[in-house]
Amino acid sequence: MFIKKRPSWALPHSEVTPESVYLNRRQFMSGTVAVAAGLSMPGLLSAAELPVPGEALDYVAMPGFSTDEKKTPFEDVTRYNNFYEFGTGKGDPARYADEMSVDPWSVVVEGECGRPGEYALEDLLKPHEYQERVYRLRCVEAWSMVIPWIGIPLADIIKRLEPNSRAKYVYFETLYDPDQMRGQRSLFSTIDWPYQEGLRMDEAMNELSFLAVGLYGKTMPNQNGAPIRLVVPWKYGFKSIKSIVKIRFQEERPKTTWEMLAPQEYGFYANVNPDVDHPRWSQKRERRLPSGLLSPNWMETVKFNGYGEQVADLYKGMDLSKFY
Ligand SMILES: Nc1nc2c(c(=O)[nH]1)N[C@H]1C(S)=C(S)[C@@H](COP(=O)(O)O)O[C@H]1N2
Ligand SMILES: [Mo]
Repeated sequence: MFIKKRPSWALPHSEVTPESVYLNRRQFMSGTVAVAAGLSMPGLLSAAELPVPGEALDYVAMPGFSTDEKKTPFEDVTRYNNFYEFGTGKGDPARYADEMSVDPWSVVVEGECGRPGEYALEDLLKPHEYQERVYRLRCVEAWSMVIPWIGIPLADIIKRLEPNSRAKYVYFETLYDPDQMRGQRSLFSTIDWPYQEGLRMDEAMNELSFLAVGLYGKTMPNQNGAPIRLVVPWKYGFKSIKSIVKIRFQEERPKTTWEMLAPQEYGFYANVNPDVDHPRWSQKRERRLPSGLLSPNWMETVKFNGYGEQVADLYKGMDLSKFY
């Protein structure tokens, strides 16, 4: 019999991980990272630097919400990331995201709703059962993965927060903490932190929208957006904002990070669409990871990333080349 250690929010009851145990694990991990950073070339981690898996979570599998395509291996899911708060290289998040502390964590809820306030993450999650959903993730850069997420339907959490009739959009914000996020300290960064995203209310309430707290059966690795991140599988990956600290219900459409940076390249909707090319590259195909020089694993990109049956109705009558 062994004892599983979990972050406080991952526990079904009010048992809490002793701080000393937690700190030791952190010290161990940051030690590993520091040694590795001194030796390796920019780029991906070597096998010796494999990310430490998280703690096991209880969940129910949701085959009706899952693809049976081959899953992208854990190593690729956790070593090839976009999380600019930790650098722009694909290997930077795996190398540096453990400089961020994710326990305790709280989420501020504000705006047009009946239950505003600052919630400890465990209180936001407690009443809900975790599900596993295997979704495709299609990055706007034309690569994709298949990831088994653990989490809660976004709609279930939103309902508890009681949005009112003026709530037309939901806004999300990532942690801003340059002390812990080296990309936010970078003089080269063009992003106006914090990272911000948003959904129309009906998109947020769609059955596919998911708040993930883990992957591959374990708590979320920091580089994938611990301790809680959005997953909207029919949209380009940049909509799936990581490490969320704020949820706001509002009447106005929020400005989002990539839209603010390059509005002609990245729109608010960002629905996966092979018929609307990025100004600098085609969106007709994607590289399904793992992908190498000899087997790049190109495949056709499908409209709404293959989730049209669930979401096409949301955009009836809209010109998707205009609302990209
Ligand atoms: N806060 C924050 N969220 C983010 C990003 C980011 O840089 N910062 N990158 C986005 C992009 S471009 C993608 S493709 C996905 C990647 O998620 P993954 O690393 O878990 O595969 O996260 C998205 N969420
Ligand atoms: Mo992306």
